[in-house]
Amino acid sequence: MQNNVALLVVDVQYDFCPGGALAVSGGDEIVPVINSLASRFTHVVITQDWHPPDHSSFAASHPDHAAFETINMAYGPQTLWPTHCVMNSQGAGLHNALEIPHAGLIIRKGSNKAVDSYSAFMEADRKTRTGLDGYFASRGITELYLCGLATDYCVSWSAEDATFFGLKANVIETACRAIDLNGSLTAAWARMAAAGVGRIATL
Ligand code: VGL
Ligand code: ZN
Repeated sequence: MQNNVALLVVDVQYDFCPGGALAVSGGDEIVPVINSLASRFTHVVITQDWHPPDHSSFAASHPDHAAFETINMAYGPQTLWPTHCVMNSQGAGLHNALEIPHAGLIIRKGSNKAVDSYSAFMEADRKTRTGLDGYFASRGITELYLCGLATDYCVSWSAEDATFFGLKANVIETACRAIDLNGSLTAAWARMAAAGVGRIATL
């Protein structure tokens, strides 16, 4: 792939794979697909959802609420999730079969207890930035391809924010799997289309 293009591999972690705390159906099926994609890119960045044990996105942090309910937080609506990707836990680990030795950066997100961060670029308050935009700008990267988990949360939010930072973003559909909660997948594709995110089946 050209030198101005990067692959963003989103949250391919055990907790999002079958048997994990927030399992995405078929989540592990994309690992070989991503490995073969990644071998064609010079620039690869991997993201890791990485929460403190009492993170505010966990249903367990809200005794009056259950997982998959949506509540209002200071920064807007927040879906409550089963406890997942607790920093340093096994479930937060990247899938062992991911084979991307040349990935230049692994970026963690969601470590701020009070604010969730689906996006690899910005926390859900839309203020706190991770610095990933600067990493890409420093390397002259202008176009991103995205893959990983989950299409309708961390992949789509990252893709939309990529366009916010002036990058052309493309989601590789067969290298993603979705949670699809209450129509979230259809809604995510609509938001991505409105933001100008490209949707491609394979690359
Ligand atoms: C994700 C829900 C909560 C994701 C992360 O990786 O898509 N979804 N945390
Ligand atoms: Zn999370």
